[in-house]
Parts: sequence; structure tokens; C-alpha cells
Amino acid sequence: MTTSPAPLPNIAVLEEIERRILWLAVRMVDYANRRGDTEIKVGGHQASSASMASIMTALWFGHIGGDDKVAIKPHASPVYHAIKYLTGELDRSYLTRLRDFGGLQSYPSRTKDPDVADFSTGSVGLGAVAPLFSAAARRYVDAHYGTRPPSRFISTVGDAELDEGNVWEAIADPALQGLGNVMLIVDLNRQSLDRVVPGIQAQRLQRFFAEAGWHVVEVKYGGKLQAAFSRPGGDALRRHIDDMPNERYQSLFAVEGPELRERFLEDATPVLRRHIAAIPDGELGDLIRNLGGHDLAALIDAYRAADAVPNRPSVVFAYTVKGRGLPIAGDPMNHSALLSPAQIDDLRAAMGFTAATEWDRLDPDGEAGRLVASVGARINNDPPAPRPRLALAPSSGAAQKPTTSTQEAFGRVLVEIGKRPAMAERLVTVSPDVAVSTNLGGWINAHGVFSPSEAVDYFGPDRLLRWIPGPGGRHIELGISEMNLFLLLGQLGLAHEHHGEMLLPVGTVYDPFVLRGLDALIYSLYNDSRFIIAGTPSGVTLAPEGGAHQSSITPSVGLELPGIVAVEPAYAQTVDWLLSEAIGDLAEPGGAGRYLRLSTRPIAQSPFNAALERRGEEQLRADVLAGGYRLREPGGGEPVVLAAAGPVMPEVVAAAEMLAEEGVGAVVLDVTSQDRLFRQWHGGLRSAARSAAVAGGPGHLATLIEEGERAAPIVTIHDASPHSLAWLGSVFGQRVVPIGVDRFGESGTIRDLYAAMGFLPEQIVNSALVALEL
Ligand SMILES: Cc1ncc(C[n+]2csc(CCOP(=O)(O)OP(=O)(O)O)c2C)c(N)n1
Ligand SMILES: [Mg+2]
Repeated sequence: MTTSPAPLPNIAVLEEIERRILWLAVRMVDYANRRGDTEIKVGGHQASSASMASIMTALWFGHIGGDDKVAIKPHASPVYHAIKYLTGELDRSYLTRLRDFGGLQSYPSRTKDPDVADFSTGSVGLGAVAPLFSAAARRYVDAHYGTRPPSRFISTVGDAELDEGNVWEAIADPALQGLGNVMLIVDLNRQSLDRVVPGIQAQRLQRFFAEAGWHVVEVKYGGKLQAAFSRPGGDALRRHIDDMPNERYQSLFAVEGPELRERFLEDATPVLRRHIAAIPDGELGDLIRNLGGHDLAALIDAYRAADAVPNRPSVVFAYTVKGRGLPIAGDPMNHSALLSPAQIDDLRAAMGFTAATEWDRLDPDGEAGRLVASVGARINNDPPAPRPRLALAPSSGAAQKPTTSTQEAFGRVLVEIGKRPAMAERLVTVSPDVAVSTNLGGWINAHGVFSPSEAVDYFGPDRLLRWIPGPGGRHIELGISEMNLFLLLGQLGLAHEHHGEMLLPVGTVYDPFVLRGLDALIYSLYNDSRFIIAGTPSGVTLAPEGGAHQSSITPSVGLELPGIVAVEPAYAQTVDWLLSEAIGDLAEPGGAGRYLRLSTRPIAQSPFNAALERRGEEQLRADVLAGGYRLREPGGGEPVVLAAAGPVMPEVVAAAEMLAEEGVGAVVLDVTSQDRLFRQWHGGLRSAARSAAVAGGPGHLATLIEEGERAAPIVTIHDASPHSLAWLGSVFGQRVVPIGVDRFGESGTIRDLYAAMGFLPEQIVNSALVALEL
């Protein structure tokens, strides 16, 4: 672990830096809101920033170093940018571009801010624990590639972020235990957005952390209060403040002088009254508000106390005042409050600035200027390392059964790819307690389960699944938390940037529960991470498993999310091509992750083999990767297009054969990635609209739907919401009859469920005949 320099920095110098940070942060928000060039409120958080000025000053200029990784409380982004400006890492022009297009983002963003590299934040609770997952990724990387220079993984969080369940899912997971290089600093201002949090019960939260194996540090009182406590009657003062309800304590921030004294002393004991009598009116407010989260020395001590405990993550509860140092301090409605122009003028004058000097950096020759120049630079600011390229064969060559499911094929392909050392050493699988039921067993048997230390094998070697965790394992098993799954995949997918080694993360999850972790999935993609997920099993095709496990809206989620390409193969070889390509793409510049929607239904591979023979391997593979291929050619007759995806393919092929008997020539399209088809079509339209010229075409769809078929109706068949493929009709202006799942599911056989949804061959035939009649 990195050790902090022993002597405490000069606190008066740090206080000067803190004042400058506070002013710049507040003025940045003020400026953005007074630009007057937008039609809606710009916003920004002066009170939330003020709450964090001391915590961040003590952290940046009294504690951390260049290898540390830090997540910033979303609503303190102005404080962060002020720091980066003072250290010389952010150009002055950005200070007047907060929340501006191309300027500083409202919340710290790895991808859009010029000075953030470690973690984006914004959706409360996620950035809060991202450093914990990054530390877990580091532990994995160290175990497999050798220990690298140590980093600390630090998170600054708002107290209301601890309302989010994902925080507790993370701290409770055994896979995230024992990470001594993690420190979470809670800005405990007892306020959230709407309110003063009633009886926040900080003690209870602290117990939760302690129970989960964390080291808890409390920074409750500043030096002045602590000194007062040690004087005669000090115990009574401490008890009075400790016992006071939050709301009452906060209400005292708005008053001063005799009124403050009177309200503070309501129901006070005579001992306390005597103690307080010695304090002049002018000093009472400063004393009562003297919380530890604004005492720089106390904060640095707390950070050091956290570092001093190895093998356990630490949480620092820093008691703060929301809006501290501003006229809105402690006001229950201060979350979005902005200082008035007059208040800004007063604050500027009180800080000793003029309109000419207010944006200045610290004097480079002064002690504060020298300190900011000497520390902090490069922290949270490293340029991303380029990804190493991977040479991957187009196909794994895994042998597949004549009748098999896409989930089974997925497991076999992974095992085969894992036989190549160059791949095996970078691939890491993750699952929230569903490794076996998502077919990761073969991979796990070959590569083991990861844990930082060796485990004892109590069960002996003669088992179907060898589950003996150790530091060489390449599968990380999580508890049943899909939030944890996506947060961990996100951080593993950034390993080359944060830890200097590229990983190829593959996660498996029951498809409906992608939605359970959706915000974490979005968060990880928003952070520009890449990984592969297999959502399996999916749809109503898992029939007897029942309605609670059936997914119907996930294809839309996959299609609509940037940074990940949704694919839904039906046949084993298409799984192979798509997965092989996906793994290679994780390393490509401009590449993306993949979301494979899979099924446990075994289907005969013969229709695919016929298509393979007809089209040839190279061409068919190119089609599959482009988004689809013609699975069955029509034999003549009135044309109709059957466009389908996934495990419904046997019914669709059977329907095409029945239609042939009625003189209808049905082409069957196996849509392997409607995401890719949609993006090609839509991308062409968008660039045509931008250049005001019709250019290009619909991309691969022009190959899939031949000219003579473009006036024919389309029937879409998808074990998903019927709207998901319905857009296909817009490409060439064809009528569409979409068949899909539009209600909550239930148990049954595949035939029962398919009959209920209209997926049986004769039902598809009827839909096609309807389409022809329309
Ligand atoms: C997931 C999510 N839900 C709601 C919000 C809206 N929101 C923004 S700030 C906030 C309260 C934050 O309170 P806290 O974390 O204590 O921060 P501070 O008091 O320091 O501003 C809420 C509810 C959000 N950003 N993310
Ligand atoms: Mg708060």
C-alpha cells in the first residue's frame, strides 16, 4: 500500500487552497446560470459542492498520489474541475463552460470531460462503488500478471447514495471482500435532494459496513468542538449535540447571535448553559457548525487511519454541512439553490477577489501555488493506453451436435477458444451464481475459479464440476446480484486503461435479469467499457421455467444501447462466428461489446447446413456477421418474407414449407443481429439527411431482401415483443404482420407457449396469408 508522507501539510496553506476551490466551484455554477443563452434552467450544485470542498482539498493536496484512482460525488463535479484548473491540468476557458455543449459535463464523465479518466459518476450509488470493483479487477490482474505499483481506489459519495441497494449488494459480496486499498468517503451532510434526512442513523450505516468486514472511521467533530468538549461541561455539550435531531441541528445553521444561543439552549442542562455562557455570540455559530468533515487535519488523519488497516476496505464518515461557507448552508431546500447575484458579489468580496482576479490561479510563487503545482497532477488524468490487438480465427472450430441449443454451443465455443493460450490468459468469465446453468461448466473445469487465496478441496477431484477457487482461476463467481455483475464486467473491461493489462470479460446472466442490472450495464457502457454478455435462457422458449424467467423486451434494450451490439443467433455455427468475432472486437479500435441473446432449446442444425452448402462458408459467415442470411430460398410462387430470429426457426422453416404447398414462395431470413441491420439502415438515412442527398442504401438488407421480394409482405417471428422486428417493413415500404410476445408469460411446454403466442407453423402460415390479403 502507498504510504502517505508522515508530516501533516501546512493546514493554513491547505485552507487557502480550499477557499479558492470553493469560490471557483460556486462561481462556475453561477456563471453557467447567468450566461442567459439557454431557454431552460442550467442548474448545478453549489451547496453539494461546498459540502465537499474540504474533503476534496484534504484528499487531493494532503493524501493521494499519481497511481490512485478516484470517483467523484456526482454533484461535486465543479469542485473537481476547480482542482484540475488549479493544478494546471484544465484550461481556464473551461471554467466558463460548465454544462455547455463540448464544455464541462454536469457530472464527471470519463468520455466527455477533458480532465476525468477514472470513473464517470451521475446515477447515484454506481460511481460510489465503481472503485471497489476496479480494485477487484486490479487484484485479479495482479494475481495473473504479477503485482504492479500499488494504487488506492477511492470513492467520494453523498450520504443519500447509501440509500441505493446496489451499494449494499457490492459491499456484501464475498468476491469483493478484503480489498484493503479501497477507501469510501461519505459526505455526511444529512441532506439529500428534497430534504434533511430524518434520523439518518449514521451509527446504523456504520454498523452495516462493519458487519460486512469494513474498517469504519468517523470524522464527526472539528478541532474547535473537540477542544470545547475537553473543557469543563464539555461532556454535556457533546451529549446535547449528539442527541439533537438532525432537523433541529440543521435549522440552527440559518441563525446567528442571541437567537442562535436561545434556540441552541432550548432544553439544555444548567451545566451546558454555564459552558456556553463563556462563548461570545460571534463565535457560537462557528463552534456549533465545526464538524469534522470541514477540518482538514482531522480529514487527513482519517484518510491515514484508513490506509493503516490492511486487508480490509475502509469507509470514512465525514460529517459536513451542505452549503458550508455559503448563505444557503444547511437550508433544507438548498440542493438546487443558486446564490443570487448580490450574494455572489458579497462572497467575491469576502474572498478578497475582484471581477478582474476572480478566475485567477493561485500565485505560483506562493506556498499554496507551489503545493498545487507539485501534487495532484496526473491523478485521475492518464490518457488511455491503446488496446493490444488479438489475432483470432474466424471460427473456434468447436464440434457441435446435430441438434443443439445456442446456449450449449456458446459453452463449447468458449472452451475451444480457451484452448489457445493467448486467448485463455485474457478471457475472464463472470456470473452471478448462474455459471453452471448458463453452460460455463466446461470453461470452469479447464480454467478454475478465481479467489485471491487457495481454497481447500473438501469434496475430492471426482466431480463433474471442479470448483476449487485459487489465484490462478479465470472465472469470478458473484452472489446473485446483476448490478454487481455489470459493475464488475465494466471495470474488468477497463483493465487495460486502469491496470495496464487488457482483459476479455464474458458475463452470463439469465436474460430477463439483464433488466435487473440495467442501470449498471448502462453505467459500464457509458464509461466506455467493453465486454460480452450472454443473456440465457431467453424468451418464452424456456417454457416450463415459467413467466418469471421469460424475457420479452431485452432485444430492444440490446438494440437501443450504444457501445454494445445485440446478436441473437439460432444455430451453433452462427454462435461460433459471432462469438469469435465479438472477442476480437473487444480489442479493436472503435470496437464494441456484445450482447448474445441465447436459448436452451435444442434445434436441428440441418436447415443451417443446407444454407451453408448453398452459400459457401465465407459468404455465409459474412452475412451472419452483417446481421442475417437467407436460411431458406423460396421455390417460386407468390413471394412473402418470413423474417425471424432465435429458437423459433424450426417453426418458421416448417411454415415456409407449408406455404410452398399453397403456392406461396416464402424466403426465410435468419436475423442474427437486428441491431446491425438497423444501424446500417438508419445510419444510411441519417447521413443522407445530413448531406441532403440520398446516398448508399439500406446496407445488408439489400442483400437479404431481393428486388423481386420488396413489394411482398413481411411476417416477423421473434420470441420477443412483436414490435422488435416490425421496423423491417419501413426499409422498402413492405406491409408487416409481426408475431411476438405481448403479455406476461406462464409455464407450459414449448408447444403450449408457442401456440399461445402464434408461433406454430400453421399460425405463421395464417399470418402470412393475412399479410398477402391486406
Ligand atoms: C439513481 C439516481 N436517482 C436520483 C438522482 C437524483 N438525485 C440527484 S442528487 C440526489 C440526492 C443526493 O444526495 P446526496 O447523495 O446526499 O448528495 P449531496 O447531499 O451531497 O448533494 C438525487 C436524489 C440521481 N442522480 N441518481
Ligand atoms: Mg447528502
